[in-house]
Amino acid sequence: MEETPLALYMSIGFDIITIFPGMVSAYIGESILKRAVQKGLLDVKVYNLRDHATDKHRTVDDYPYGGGSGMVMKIEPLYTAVQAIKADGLERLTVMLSPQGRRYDQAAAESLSQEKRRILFICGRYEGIDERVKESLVDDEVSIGDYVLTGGELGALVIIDSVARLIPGVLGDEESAKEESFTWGILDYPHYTRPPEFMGMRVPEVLLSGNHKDIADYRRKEALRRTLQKRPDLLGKAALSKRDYDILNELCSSKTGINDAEEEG
Ligand code: 9D3
Repeated sequence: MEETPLALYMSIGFDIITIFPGMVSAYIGESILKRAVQKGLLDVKVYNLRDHATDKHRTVDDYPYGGGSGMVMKIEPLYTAVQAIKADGLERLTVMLSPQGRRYDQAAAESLSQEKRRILFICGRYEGIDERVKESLVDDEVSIGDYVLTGGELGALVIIDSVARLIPGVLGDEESAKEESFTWGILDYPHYTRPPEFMGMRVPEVLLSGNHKDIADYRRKEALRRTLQKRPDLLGKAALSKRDYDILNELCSSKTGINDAEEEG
């Protein structure tokens, strides 16, 4: 019997408005995302904001009302660019990258990977963007973390990268989705490859044993140990089983849990 293929293909489309289109295209074109674009799983269109400026110097910024240092991104070129992009009539979620945005995380990536609309990014530069852009054009304002960047382009790329790898077929690894839901919210276990010994440092014996149950147990315990040690804040959100809590309790009460982490035999 032939199996009926389920229509479960997902794909996702992004539009990016930026004054540095080459920066964005370069990353897409030099990464695994290029393959995803070729496979039709991912579509990325980059728009140069300056193409929507109307003066001969293609001005996109101006001095701030009220004074102060730095320049502010003007609304007119952004407004014209967004209208030009939306002229195709497709539905879009418009996201502005800014330090004032909601902090981006894996849950947000998963949510965006389910988005049916195209996602339109407005990347800021300079000290900021005219506040009326947010009022008139933006659905969502996103920051990628608590550090200061020079603009929104890296934010857009971070989001595209993290969302694209959740689209089935982008990584070309069927097992990875299952594994990822199992390990959601905790740190990785330690990885090893050949040789079995390098300058006296040996690969843990269990990994050479061929016993898949023991290997799975060892890896889960090491992943939990590292999370407890380095990122205990993650444990609140992580997808943990009853058995995981037993392991964590054991790690908490035994010295090997925290102090002798890397030394245990
Ligand atoms: C003195 C106030 N600064 C805010 C911390 C001004 C300012 C700095 C950097 C205004 C804009 C920027 C450019 N940053 C982004 O466009 C940006 C960003 C970031 O800086 N950190 C984390 N996520 C993002 S998303 C866009």
